[in-house]
Amino acid sequence: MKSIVILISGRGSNMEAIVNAGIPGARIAAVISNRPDAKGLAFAAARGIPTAVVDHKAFPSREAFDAALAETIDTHGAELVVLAGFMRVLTDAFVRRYEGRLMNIHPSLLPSFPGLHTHQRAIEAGVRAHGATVHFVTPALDCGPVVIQAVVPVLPGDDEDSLSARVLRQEHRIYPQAVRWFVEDRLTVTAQGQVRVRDEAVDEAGWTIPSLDRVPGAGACDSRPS
Ligand code: NHR
Ligand code: GAR
Repeated sequence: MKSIVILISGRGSNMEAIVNAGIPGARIAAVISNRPDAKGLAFAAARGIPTAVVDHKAFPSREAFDAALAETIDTHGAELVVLAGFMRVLTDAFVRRYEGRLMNIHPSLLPSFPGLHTHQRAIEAGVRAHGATVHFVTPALDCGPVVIQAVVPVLPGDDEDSLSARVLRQEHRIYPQAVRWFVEDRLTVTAQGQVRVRDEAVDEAGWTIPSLDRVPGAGACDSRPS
């Protein structure tokens, strides 16, 4: 079993998607919020997941907040730390402590639109494609190795609400997938900072082909050539 700690700041729908995915070999050890009023805390508590609040407003500096956050995370023995709508920039020291086991989902096709207000900025830029990116976190904001991305169209008449909703549906699909790969020990980061997914096949159009032994339902009706 791998223990996962999920950090949230608000609604927590990505956290919900990861919990609901029921990833084999994964145990959600805790959900931690920097905001006491985060809606996601109630969902976690209702599922019997330990919750904690480390309120950034109670600390004099980012360093002090991050130290308290790390202490709380380590109480739960996290092997993977997942940022799911977590809204505080983390210090270099914090990021280094969890290097290679700290993931974030960012609501844009990185390296486009790092930072905040990504959907509004995408609309204003007039881009036709937008999306979300799961990446390993490095000290440089929104610059870490990309694990998986999802693309959505930007449609005429889109506003921030319609576009963010379209992206969010994809976030709920790709974040559990990325966590699953991590838990299965299938992710490596090359010296060039590129993520490789072990046993992943990709066709000429760039679509991922699940490796045969992971096709859902293969079994009793398995029609693979023997
Ligand atoms: N920390 C590091 N070092 N590196 C990353 O890549 C990080 C990170 C912390 C959070 C998530 C990120 C996102 O996906 C993330 C990636 C918050 C801000 C921000 O400016 C920017 C990027 C992200 C998260 N936060 C303000 C701050 O002063 C507060 C904003 C608020 O509270 O609403 O920390 O977008
Ligand atoms: C998600 O769209 C996530 O990508 C984004 O905030 C939303 C959180 O929703 N993250 C950031 O903007 C990080 N700065 P959720 O709380 O329902 O998962």
